[in-house]
Amino acid sequence: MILVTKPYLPDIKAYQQYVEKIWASGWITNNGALVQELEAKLQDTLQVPNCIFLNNGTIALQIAIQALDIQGEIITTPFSYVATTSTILWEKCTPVFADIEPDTLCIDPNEIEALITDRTSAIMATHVFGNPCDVEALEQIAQKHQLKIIYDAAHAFGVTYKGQSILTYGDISTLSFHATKLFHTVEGGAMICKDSAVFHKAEYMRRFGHDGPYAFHGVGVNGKNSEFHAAMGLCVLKDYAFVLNARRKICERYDTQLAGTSLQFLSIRKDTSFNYAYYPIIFKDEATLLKTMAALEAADIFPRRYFYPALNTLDYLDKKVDCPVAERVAQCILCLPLYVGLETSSVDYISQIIKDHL
Ligand code: T4K
Repeated sequence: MILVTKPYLPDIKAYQQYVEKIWASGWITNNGALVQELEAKLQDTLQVPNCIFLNNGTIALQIAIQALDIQGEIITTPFSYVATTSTILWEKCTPVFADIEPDTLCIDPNEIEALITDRTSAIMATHVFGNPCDVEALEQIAQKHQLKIIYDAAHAFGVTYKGQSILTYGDISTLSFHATKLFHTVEGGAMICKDSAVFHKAEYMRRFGHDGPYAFHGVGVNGKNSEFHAAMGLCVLKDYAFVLNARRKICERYDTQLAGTSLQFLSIRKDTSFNYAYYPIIFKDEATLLKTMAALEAADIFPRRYFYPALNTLDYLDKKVDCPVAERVAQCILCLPLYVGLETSSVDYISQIIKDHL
């Protein structure tokens, strides 16, 4: 069976060495030594300031909304994982959907200004599949209308744009370190804060607002992660160059095998150093996607419809708006299997089944 992804598992001995350290110290969570080591190493590797390691990427979005005091309407993308919309609702804000660019699949800055009202306080945009948003255009709009920007960078680990980490754009960028991500800590996430005052506020929020055992610095939540998760992160981080290279080779093989077909591929923004987080293909229509997917599943190959449905069509939303580009993409897109260890022969086999059904 070939699934859309398979978590990367580092050398078990390397992990065991960390486990022995944890046993020796007796300290297993609450800002332990390995959590601090991982945060320092992430800042160094990614060349970012103010990194807070958290227990998942969803809580990172929730804390980001709270730390920036965002209320009212948030202009957001209809094409992302459901957490991008559900966190806005969870925080009692209103998502307002701006359609996406048909080639990069990121929010279209040209669609945003017409949606701004006196209740708009922020833009929450996803660097979808690791492809950077048009950060310069978004920055200009945000400055003009005094809006905050949160980037859901769940897929954008290690991506640079114009030579700089994509995570340094906006007020806050959030990451997911879920097992299915190219860098992971089993469960986990992080936030990168541009401003150090916001960083300190968010850091208190991660630990119930505790300021020592008996004092509290504002309302907080439990966003902490453990020494065991940090240990996994330290092991995976050490192998990151290997992971990236293996994924790059698989993507390049798909590129070669699927070249010249009617499929649309993700158009990576110029000046980007990409991370090969996903391999999406867009079919000319949903019927062709469904037919191809059935053929793949019959061969025990399970790609996934990331992301379906378009988030503006979620049935629990109060107000329905049309986002024709996102809705068409959501109906026609399929993410192909991509993980360290996927054989070249499997990539060729998957590609052949797809070509046979176009
Ligand atoms: N923002 C964005 C843009 C995101 O994509 C996400 C998460 C978030 C925010 C929120 O971050 P977190 O709170 O999750 O940190 C998966 C992941 O659970 C989710 O983290 C991810 N995005 C989303 C895109 O994909 P599912 O429902 O597809 O997961 P699941 O369990 O179906 O697994 C996918 C495939 O991986 C399956 O074929 C099975 C395989 N798998 C999975 C696990 C967990 C394994 O082989 N082993 C495993 O241990 O959501």
